[in-house]
Amino acid sequence: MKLGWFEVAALTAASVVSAQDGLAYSPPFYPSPWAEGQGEWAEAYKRAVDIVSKLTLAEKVNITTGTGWGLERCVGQTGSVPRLNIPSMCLQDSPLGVRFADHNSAFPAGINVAATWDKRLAYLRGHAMGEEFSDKGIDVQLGPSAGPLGVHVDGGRNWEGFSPDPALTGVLFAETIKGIQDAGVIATAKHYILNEQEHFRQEPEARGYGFNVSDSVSENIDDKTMHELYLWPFADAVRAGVGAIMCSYNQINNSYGCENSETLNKLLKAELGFQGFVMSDWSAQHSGVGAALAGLDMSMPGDTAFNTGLSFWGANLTIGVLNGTIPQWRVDDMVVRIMSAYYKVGRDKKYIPPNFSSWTRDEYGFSHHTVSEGPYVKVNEYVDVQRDHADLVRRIGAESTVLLKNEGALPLSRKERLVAVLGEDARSDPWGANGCNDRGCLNGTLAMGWGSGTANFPYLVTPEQAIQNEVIKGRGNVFTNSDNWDLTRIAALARQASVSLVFVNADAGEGYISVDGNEGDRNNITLWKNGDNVVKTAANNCNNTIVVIHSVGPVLVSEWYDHPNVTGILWAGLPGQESGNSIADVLYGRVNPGAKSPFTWGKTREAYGSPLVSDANNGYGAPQSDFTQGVFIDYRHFDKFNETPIYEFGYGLSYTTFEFSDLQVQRLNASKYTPTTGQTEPVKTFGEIDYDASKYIFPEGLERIHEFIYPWFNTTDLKGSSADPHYGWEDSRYIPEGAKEGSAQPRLPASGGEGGNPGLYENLFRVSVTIKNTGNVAGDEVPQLYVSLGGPDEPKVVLRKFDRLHLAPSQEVVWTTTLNRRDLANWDVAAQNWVITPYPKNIYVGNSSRKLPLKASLPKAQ
Ligand SMILES: *[C@@H]1O[C@H](CO)[C@@H](O)[C@H](O)[C@H]1NC(C)=O
Ligand SMILES: *[C@@H]1O[C@H](CO)[C@@H](O)[C@H](O)[C@H]1NC(C)=O
Ligand SMILES: *[C@@H]1O[C@H](CO)[C@@H](O)[C@H](O)[C@H]1NC(C)=O
Ligand SMILES: *[C@@H]1O[C@H](CO)[C@@H](O)[C@H](O)[C@H]1NC(C)=O
Ligand SMILES: *[C@@H]1O[C@H](CO)[C@@H](O)[C@H](O)[C@H]1NC(C)=O
Ligand SMILES: *[C@@H]1O[C@H](CO)[C@@H](O)[C@H](O)[C@H]1NC(C)=O
Ligand SMILES: *[C@@H]1O[C@H](CO)[C@@H](O)[C@H](O)[C@H]1NC(C)=O
Ligand SMILES: *[C@@H]1O[C@H](CO)[C@@H](O)[C@H](O)[C@H]1NC(C)=O
Ligand SMILES: *[C@@H]1O[C@H](CO)[C@@H](O)[C@H](O)[C@H]1NC(C)=O
Ligand SMILES: *[C@@H]1O[C@H](CO)[C@@H](O)[C@H](O)[C@H]1NC(C)=O
Ligand SMILES: CC(=O)N[C@H]1CO[C@H](CO)[C@@H](O)[C@@H]1O
Repeated sequence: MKLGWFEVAALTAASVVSAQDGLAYSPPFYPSPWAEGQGEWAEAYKRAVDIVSKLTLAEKVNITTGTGWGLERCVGQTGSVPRLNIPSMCLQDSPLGVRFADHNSAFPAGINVAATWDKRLAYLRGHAMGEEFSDKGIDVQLGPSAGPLGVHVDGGRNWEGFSPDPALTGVLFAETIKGIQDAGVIATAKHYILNEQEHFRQEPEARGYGFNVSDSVSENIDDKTMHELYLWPFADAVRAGVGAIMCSYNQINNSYGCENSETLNKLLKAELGFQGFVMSDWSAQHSGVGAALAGLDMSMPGDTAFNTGLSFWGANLTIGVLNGTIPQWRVDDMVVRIMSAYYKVGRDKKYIPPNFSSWTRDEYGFSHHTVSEGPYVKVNEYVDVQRDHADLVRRIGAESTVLLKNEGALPLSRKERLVAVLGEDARSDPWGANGCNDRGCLNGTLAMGWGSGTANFPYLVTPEQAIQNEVIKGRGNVFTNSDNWDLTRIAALARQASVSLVFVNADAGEGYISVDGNEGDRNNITLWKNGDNVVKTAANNCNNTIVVIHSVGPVLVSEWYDHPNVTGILWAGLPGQESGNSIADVLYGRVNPGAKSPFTWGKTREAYGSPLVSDANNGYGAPQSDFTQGVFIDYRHFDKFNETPIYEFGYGLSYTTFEFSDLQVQRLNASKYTPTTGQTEPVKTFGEIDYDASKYIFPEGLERIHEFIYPWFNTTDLKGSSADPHYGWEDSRYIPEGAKEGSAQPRLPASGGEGGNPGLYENLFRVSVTIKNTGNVAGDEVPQLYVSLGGPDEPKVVLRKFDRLHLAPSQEVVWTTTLNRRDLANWDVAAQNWVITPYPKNIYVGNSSRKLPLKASLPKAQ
């Protein structure tokens, strides 16, 4: 039987379909947990309850549903409540700066933040972004990202997030969130969850690429891997108080991310205690009733597909409540969650209407852009929101540059006789830095991937420009050849040069744009644009060849990394607008590199395992991606299969050297871990709902904007007004058991606070180690603490703690850190809780995942 979207959605919610055809399935978890206003949410929750109690059903629905794609200025805007002065909320991309705007900063990408291993910089960047979003009149920033985490090394959007290591990602994700929200903007932790590849993420997009599939890819995962890897950073986000979570396009165990009761109701809301709201990714919603009951709180951008003028919610949500399918309390809970987040970050005190338009850079335009309706008004005020953020962008760019090889070549001195700057990646884009929409092409230097995770550059300092400035200051000579296919002239120039600086790159992005045949995900992990030949040509002719890589992740360097004339290699990632200045700071020694690779550099693509699914491997049905690698991704995979990487996770050189000594472990007095028991309060409703359908007919005299999503409908004939072809089906057959239940519910053992059971975050051990700068320049070192959890099927080591320290020459510091219960536990599927297994546990400290000179065994923990 061919199932339509509704049937699949409803059936999966009731979990009957997949067991029967042998596919992975997602177990049902109902009812959807209601917000309780725990901990830091208490005050905001109270205010939210107050206001929600005053709202009519149509007003409540308005706040849950976007007004449709391109209808107002931001990429997403909710309906407003004019009666009580609740404004339309503006939601805007991206994780690295304000998308579709001007006079904003283009920050380094998440992957560069990961390479800094610096909590402070993660916070400062988050805060700086938050200030810019706030000043543009944006209420919700659609970032940061920890999904994809990076199981597939070639996954197109890995660079938007941080690192394939969940502990590194979790800390930086949380700091970014705190920074954004301290600036008064709601942060969105996305994409929840397992949005690990671009191929098949959306059925219409896959069709566009010639695949005939009925549904999005299903990422099939076991419960242990879910907890220990992919959910981990989201637990940190919830613990950091994140206001919003965006559910993803993909399916998890054949149930869509935005209507999966196991991931939304159970893991996120019941177990992690999330008190904010879940919004759909843009067009990731596939059902109205199903999504509402499974835990979705906001429909974005509100229409069923862009510009249909129809919605799974809006009028349909009003109707769903009136016909008794969706309980009032569920809609109340959606709005309480949204308003709690709004108050929690203090948005009400900072609110200004958006002063830019996502859809045009013209000063004037229609207020409803896509349909060219409404008053013709000023839509762009060109408000400059950059402050002095360029300094921070430059600093993060430099402090995220990983020095991979240095045979005495660096730093440069400005006394070089002749500097050759080689490779297209050194120069500007002939079409301008913003020459292609959403950076969907690669001409000139790469400083950002492509897709919705981008921002317009205010300017882009190229490596050529910055290096030329340095050489001119030293009264030297500098020549550039940026034609990657002109190997003859590159050879000639390299032959004359005393140093050749070769710039190469590799790009990736989001699936709706294909660049050079890469449909978001990378087709390979080699360099683009003849990069290997440019490097080899330079190296064969110049005995001092330094390679700088701008890339979205690891690339294969096997062909030249050990060439005797390659005297230096640097990975600069995606550094943002100050790219050239950042790399010049490192090349000329103003910044001593202290970054560490946030991923492993393997010898081949195969060395990483975990191939992504690029074929329709389930016929017309949803492609199936089985996460059989479990927790063994990136370095854990290399360790398990004795694969020697070229550069390991956590690796990075400095212009100085460091020594680690004196590892001390102290057991702390911790209380016993107590699984949470008891029950929630029964659900409450807020305000009275008028069930008279005539109250929700479009107000007389309203001038309806085409394609605009309203909470109202045409006639009191609910079925006719809904125009849902399957109207009424779900009640008799598919409403999941317990979904409408509002009685007290049992609490989960691993729950109890934001981010889960508070006992998980109790510290069990204090660890200290001495680190000394043994060279003669100041520099940064990143001590890394790894744990081996023991047991037959665990990774050799897993990262748990790190810090970035600055040390003067000969300076010695004692670095102290702590290990909490979660750091030492495994997820026990049977107990549905974290447990510290009886296997012996060791800790290791050093400065990479494979350079761990210090070891200690841990005493038995509580
Ligand atoms: C997916 O199915 C596996 C295997 O049955 C199960 O362990 C896991 O909890 C399920 N996860 C979700 C999110 O449905
Ligand atoms: C819903 O939001 C729209 C757009 O902001 C607004 O025009 C309309 O009046 C709102 N409806 C209600 C019931 O407040
Ligand atoms: C796609 O596959 C379905 C189911 O096999 C089939 O009915 C339909 O004709 C196919 N469409 C195209 C465009 O090939
Ligand atoms: C209501 O939702 C159904 C799908 O569930 C859709 O087909 C219909 O067009 C929607 N109606 C309105 C008025 O948006
Ligand atoms: C820019 O990139 C696009 C697509 O990658 C390519 O077609 C075009 O020729 C390039 N333009 C220039 C001026 O290099
Ligand atoms: C890898 O992909 C890039 C970008 O499409 C392309 O330039 C390069 O030639 C490819 N490499 C190989 C070995 O096919
Ligand atoms: C290294 O560069 C020199 C030129 O400085 C060249 O003569 C030599 O052949 C190069 N070595 C290799 C292995 O290519
Ligand atoms: C590189 O070649 C130059 C001559 O082109 C020579 O002076 C220099 O010593 C060589 N350096 C090394 C490290 O071999
Ligand atoms: C509601 O009425 C409008 C205006 O007459 C019409 O365009 C629209 O199709 C109607 N909607 C439904 C679901 O019948
Ligand atoms: C109630 O309304 C919703 C939204 O239009 C619709 O999807 C559902 O089928 C209706 N259920 C009943 C029992 O009428
Ligand atoms: C239309 C609008 O609200 N514009 C605002 C844009 O932002 C500036 C600076 O914050 C405000 O002064 C404008 O009122």
